[in-house]
Amino acid sequence: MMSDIDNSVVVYGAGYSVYVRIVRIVLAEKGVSYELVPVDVFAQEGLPADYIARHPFGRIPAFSHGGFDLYETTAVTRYIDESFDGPALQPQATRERARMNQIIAMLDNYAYGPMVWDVYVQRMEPPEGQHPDEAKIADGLAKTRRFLIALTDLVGDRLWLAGDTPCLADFHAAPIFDLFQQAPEGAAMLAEFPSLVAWWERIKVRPSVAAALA
Ligand SMILES: N[C@@H](CCC(=O)N[C@@H](CS)C(=O)NCC(=O)O)C(=O)O
Repeated sequence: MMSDIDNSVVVYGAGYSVYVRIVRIVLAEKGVSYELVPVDVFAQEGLPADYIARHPFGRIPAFSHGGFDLYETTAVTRYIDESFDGPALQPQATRERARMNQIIAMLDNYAYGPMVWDVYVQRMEPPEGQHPDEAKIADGLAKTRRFLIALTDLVGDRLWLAGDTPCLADFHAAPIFDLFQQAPEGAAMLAEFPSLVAWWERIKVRPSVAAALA
């Protein structure tokens, strides 16, 4: 018998987006199947007219589960973890959980802009017809160094960023590190942080991560 309960999961966004990738990795880790509805936030013609109703700030991704609409990646990934079966992706212990939340906030506030926009985009995909902005790259690298020092300090000798198993912080970080290390000076800077290189080598081969970054 057909059920009329709507349990469909939909992600709105583009495969190239760091934040869309984070959500796709988390869905794969939980074993949730979903539909990806293409929304190209950087399209010349702009966003589809109806997308602003889904995301008033015009960013990707947006998310929907059984008619429940949500945006902001950290809200989405926590919702996915708490709504679906599969391995828990948030530590139980209060202090590890706080560390996870701290690292995700650091990634959003101090790493995404410098590592992705200032270093990766400027070096690898500068705006059409323009040379890379070397001052922006240098500034991005300086900010990234501060972030990597702080992250190394927090992670210590753990295998994963906030505990003994991978959690939402690891999956939030992976797409950001992936782009950063594609820039030659990004790879060179990462090499100065051997514990993070070891983490990157571990995380990048997880099937969920490899598929989202492909
Ligand atoms: N705070 C948002 C950030 C999402 C975000 O910045 N997405 C990028 C793509 S990776 C975007 O839509 N950029 C378009 C723009 O900045 O206009 C979240 O957590 O979902």
